[in-house]
Amino acid sequence: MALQLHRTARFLPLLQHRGSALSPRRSCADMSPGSRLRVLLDMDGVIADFEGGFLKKYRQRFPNDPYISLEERRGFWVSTQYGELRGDLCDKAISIWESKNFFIELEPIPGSVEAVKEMVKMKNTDVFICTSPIKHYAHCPYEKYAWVERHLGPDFLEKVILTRDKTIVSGDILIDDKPDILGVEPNPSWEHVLFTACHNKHLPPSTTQRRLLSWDDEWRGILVGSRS
Ligand code: UMP
Ligand code: MG
Repeated sequence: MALQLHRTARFLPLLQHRGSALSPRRSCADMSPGSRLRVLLDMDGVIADFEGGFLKKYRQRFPNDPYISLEERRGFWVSTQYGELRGDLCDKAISIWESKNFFIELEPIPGSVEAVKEMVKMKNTDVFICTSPIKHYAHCPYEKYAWVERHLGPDFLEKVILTRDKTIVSGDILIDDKPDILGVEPNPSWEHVLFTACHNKHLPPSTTQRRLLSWDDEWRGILVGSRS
């Protein structure tokens, strides 16, 4: 019962917020002292450049096959769009991110490493990386940890959450480029802020979902608006 009350109380401000898309839920002045903001950061498409890394390696490996420029990308699933372009390209696309060194060699999204390093130093803020590994596990989980160590430092390894279902992870805010984040929990505790990526930038603006356009955008303001 206590747990249920707590969960409802946590979720109510989110519901209220979702009604008024761009106005902060609470101002800094309302912040109760001692309350902490838990930020979940997606990795691929938010701090690591999955799409850019994919296209580069796909074109190197399959120079004679058609490709989809980042401008032309539509829909979250790269493999689906390549499969629509030509049936055999779905498996060719998958073979790229299943290869050794794909994930470790991804470039950081511009400004992401600097933003994360600043975010972890902010008062009353806990930052975690919440990322979905591919099911072909030979390289991806190891390389995701190695990427975090390389770009954010060994201390950040404490903050890595690998999960295929982000709805069961509790947090106040999830910054993620995937438009629909679904799982077994119908009412996740976090507010999903959509991070703009080549595949989602053409989606119509939402009145109920905040967007972060890039790491040059007002991410600090997004966090202020999430404190409760
Ligand atoms: N991914 C696929 N197929 C695609 C595109 C991406 O399996 O067509 C994988 C790569 C990443 C994961 O491991 O999905 C995306 O994870 P998140 O960024 O949602 O955590
Ligand atoms: Mg992502």
